[in-house]
This record gives sequence, C-alpha cells and structure tokens, in this order.
Amino acid sequence: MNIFNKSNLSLVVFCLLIAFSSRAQVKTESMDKMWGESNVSPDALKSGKGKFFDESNFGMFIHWGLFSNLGGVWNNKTYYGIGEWIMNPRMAGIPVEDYKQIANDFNPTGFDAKKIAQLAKDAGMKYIVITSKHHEGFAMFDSKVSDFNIVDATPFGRDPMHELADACHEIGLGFGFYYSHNQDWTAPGGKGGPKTDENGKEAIFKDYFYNKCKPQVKEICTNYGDIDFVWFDTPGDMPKEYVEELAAMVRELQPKVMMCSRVGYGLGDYASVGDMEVPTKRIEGLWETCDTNNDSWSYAWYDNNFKSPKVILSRLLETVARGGSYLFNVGPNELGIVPEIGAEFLRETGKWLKRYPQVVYDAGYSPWDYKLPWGDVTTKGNKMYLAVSEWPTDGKLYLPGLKTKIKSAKILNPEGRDQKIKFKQGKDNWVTFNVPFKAPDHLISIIEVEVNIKKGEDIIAEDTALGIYPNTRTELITEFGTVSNATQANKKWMEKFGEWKHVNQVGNWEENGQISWSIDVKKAGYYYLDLDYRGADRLVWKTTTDEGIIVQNQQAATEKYVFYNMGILEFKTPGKHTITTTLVEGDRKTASLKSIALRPIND
Ligand code: JFZ
Repeated sequence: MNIFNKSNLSLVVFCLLIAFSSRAQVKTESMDKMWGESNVSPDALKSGKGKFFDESNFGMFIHWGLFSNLGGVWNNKTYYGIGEWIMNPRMAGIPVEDYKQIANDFNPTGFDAKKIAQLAKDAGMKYIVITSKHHEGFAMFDSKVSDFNIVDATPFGRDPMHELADACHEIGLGFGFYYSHNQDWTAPGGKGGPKTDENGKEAIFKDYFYNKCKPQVKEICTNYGDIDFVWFDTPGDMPKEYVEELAAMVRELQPKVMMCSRVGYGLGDYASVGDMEVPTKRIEGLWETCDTNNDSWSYAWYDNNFKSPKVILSRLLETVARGGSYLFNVGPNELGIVPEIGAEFLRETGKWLKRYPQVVYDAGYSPWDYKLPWGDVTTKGNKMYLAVSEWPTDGKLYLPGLKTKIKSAKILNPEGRDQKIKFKQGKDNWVTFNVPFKAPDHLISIIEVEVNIKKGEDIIAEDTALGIYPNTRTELITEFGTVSNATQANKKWMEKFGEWKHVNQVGNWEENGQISWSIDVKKAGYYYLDLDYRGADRLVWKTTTDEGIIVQNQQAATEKYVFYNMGILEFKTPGKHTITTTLVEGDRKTASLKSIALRPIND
C-alpha cells in the first residue's frame, strides 16, 4: 500500500480559478486538467523557456495599485481583509465614480524602482511579478487604451511599471506582470463591472475584452522589453474563446513568457496551487504557490503581522521540498514604499540564502513526500540538505525510512568551517545523526548529507509509513490516513475577508467510522496523544493501536480547530504499527478531525 499515492495529488491541489465571484464556489481540479491542454510538457519546459522559473524557486510578488492609497480605509472606517478588494461590495462597496476620484490624490512620490529591485535581489529573489491592473481596473502603467491609469489620472504622472521593468533588467532580475483579465469592476462589461457604458448603452464582456483587456495586455507585452511572466488571475466564467485569444496574443508577442494556470482552461505553463499556503504533499511538474508577507496582499495600515525571516525561509524551503516555487508578496504603501519591517525581514532572509544558496536554487524535492517534524529536505545530485528549523535539544537528529545508503554528513558553516558529524544508519532504515546541542545557525541549520547513488538515480525514502520520533512531537494529518465510514475532504474558509485557510479533515462520522495511519516508531515507550478537532459541545474519541492499546476520553469541542489532550499511549515495541482513531460519542455531523499528534515522554 502506498499511502502517498501520487495519482491522488489532485486532492491537495486547490484550484484557484474562481476566487470571490458572486457564486464564490471553489473548484478542485486535477493537475491533468491544468496541463492537459498545454501543448508543452513540464519536462520540455524545464529544459526550455521554463528553466529560469524552475531553477529560481523564489520570486517577489507585488500588489500595488490605487487601493494602496486607501490602505484599508474608506470614509474613516477601516475594512479588515485583503486591501485590494476594498472597492468590492463585500468590503466597503465603493461606487465606481467615487473610486475613480481616489486617483486625484494618488501621488506615490516615495516610489523608487531601483530600491525595490534591490530589495528583491537582497532577499535572494530571482524575479518580480507586479500588479499592472488588479480587479478594480486601474492601470498602474501608461495606457493609451484607458485614461484610468497612473500617468493620466494622478498627480504622480509617471509610469512606475516602466521604471521597475528597467530596474529589474538592469540588476539582472526576471520581470513580469499580473493582469486581472476577467474581473474589472470599473470597465463597462468587465466581470463585476458596470453593465452600461458612459452613454447608458448596454455593455457586455465582449466590449470590455476588445476595448480594454486585450489592448492593455498588448501594451504590457509590447512596451516593457522582454518580460518573463504574465500572471493572469481569477478567470472565473470567462468564455474560453477569449482566454484562448488572449493567451495566443501573449505567446506571439512574448514567446518566452511563462503564464500561470490562472489564465484559465489549462492554457498556462505552470500550475498556481494553493494561495497563502504551502502544499502538504509533493506535487509533480512545474508549479508555484503564492503567499504574502503579512495578512493582506496590498498595503493596509493596520496589517503589520509580518512573517519573520525564519517563517519565510521555512515556507520557502517547504515549497522547494514539495517540488515548487515560492512567490512571496509585498505591498508598497500609498507613497510606493515597502513597509520597513517587512523589508528588513526580507533582507535577513536574503542573508541566510547567501549562506546556503545551494539548498534552494536549482534544488530538487525531498525524497519524503511531506515535511518532517524538525524541518525539511531538498536535494541536488548525490546530496541531501537537511534544513533543520527545530534543532533537537538532546544531540540526536533522526531521519526515518531512508533506503539509500549515506556516505558522509556534515554541518555546513558559511565561514568554511564545515563540521563532519557521526551517524548510524540502522537496519530499521532510521538514521541517527549525532549533532551538537546548540543550533549552528540562529535561523535554520543545514546538514549536508552525501549519499551513495549513481548519476540519474533518485534518493529513496520509504513512503508507506510515517516516522514517530523519540525526541520530537509528530503530527499525523488526516490527508495521510486511510478513512472508512467517514468523509475525508478539503475545506477552505476565510479567516478575514480574502485570507484563506485550508484544511484536510475527516467529517460525517458514522457509527463505525475510522481513520488509520501506518507509522514507524523509532523507540518504544510512552507518548502523549493529542487530537486536533472541531465540533459541538463535547466529543468522545477513541484511539487504538495494533498492540491493543486504547486511549479513550471525552473533551470539549468548539467551532475552531484546537488540540485536546487525550491521554498517554504506549508503544510496547518499536517498528511498524497502525494507529486508528474513531468517534465514539457526540454530534457526528459537526465533528471534524484535522490531525493527531504524538509527543514522546522522556522524563
Ligand atoms: C486572487 C485575487 O482576488 C487577490 O486579490 C490576490 O490578487 C490573489 C493573489 O489572487 O485571490 C485568490 C484567487 C484564488 C483563490 C484565492 C484567492 N483560491 O482559489 O483559493
């Protein structure tokens, strides 16, 4: 049994085609569909025009527009949620004419393209993708097609996209544009836009498409030199023939451009998966996940919940380890300046990447299809990089299920004082490294492991059982379990408006519903068992092992996922086991299990 069956990957791919359309449905699409209609295979792309994207693994996303001038505030009221949606009826509901007036005092005099390009470079990013026009329809570039643009409608009067394209080209960064091709809330006929034109005549999507969308996309593909990306977004129900026409024009004007799957109808070169999240399982092919440096994409005055350098690096490493690229967003403010804390954290991130560039750039995915409790793994040829973010405190680092033989291991030291470390590769396929008690790097430490493989061979990790570690807490997520008489499904919700959270969970528990995991226990002994669930009132859960151990308890349940202590579970012997959880009593309709965790009890 292969519990991480790769053909099941579609389960983790939240397709991003429809965001907040009035119907607000969520599509889940298989990777097949995403690439099915693309005429180039991911492998061919990787050696051709996709090489730069494939090897870069880290880019800067920028959400900047007229909405940045509001910073989350309309009529003295703060609207919490993604700032670039403030005009939408689901946030402040700003009338088109009022919204257009904002341009009169949009004067981002602090905008310095060179400084932003330098920030991306210092952060270790290889390219920039910036919003040239978001859903509200304001062009951040010099457009002859519509006056509702930064050159004609604002006192600023400059074309910042030009300045940024030049700065990127000069400094050796890749460059590309985000363009909202379907949604346009101010253009007659655009999705979510006015239904009539300025003369009161009915306007349909075709009008918007030929009067604004297509000619503007032509402008961004013509006036800014060679570009590397066109990042369309939220195709929704945009008719296929328009998407095809648009994509064909882009391909003709900029043959080297990489388009993401959000163009629609499988016409992209690579998949855009998740949104503000890192996929939990390995995904094949060319893909990217986009994430933001705080909670909103565009600037909001209150939003200073910036991800720390360590969090940024962990998420970047996790993305690369799952096989993808990380597009990380910043939101310049009304003056065009990237908020300082976010910028500082990015520079710190870049310093780490300068210490260990080989771990990220052109690095391959982890031999394990999922993250490990202490961090993650990337690879290059016969080397594995163990990126340890939770450094063990007992001098031992464990690696489960490794079949490939290790030759040597060392802790990388950027000053050239690499430190060889001892290790034992047991018959049980667990590797134990003897490591110093103190973490070598204050952010994420790297152990380089050289293995015995021939050129072209893969490093093999067993994928039938999840390791249970003797010195660290292990979480078993429902995605990796086998479910019967209950329903396993991905759920997503908005924490704040537009701030998506995703979870794989098991609900609809029937009398005999259960989930089990195949596990590989390094050390026999006692472990605390915690369950992460939501539900109503109180729930009774029972967890059993193949050794006949039972942990059963009643705990509270609320509408939020929370970990509850269930009790102590014993493994009498090390090695392969199964662990099974079932709902014994409580509201079966609302009970939803997200994961279980085992914490070794050492003292
Ligand atoms: C879209 C935009 O609406 C948003 O403003 C931002 O630009 C973001 C990068 O992209 O938002 C989405 C699109 C798709 C999903 C979630 C948010 N999705 O399907 O999960």
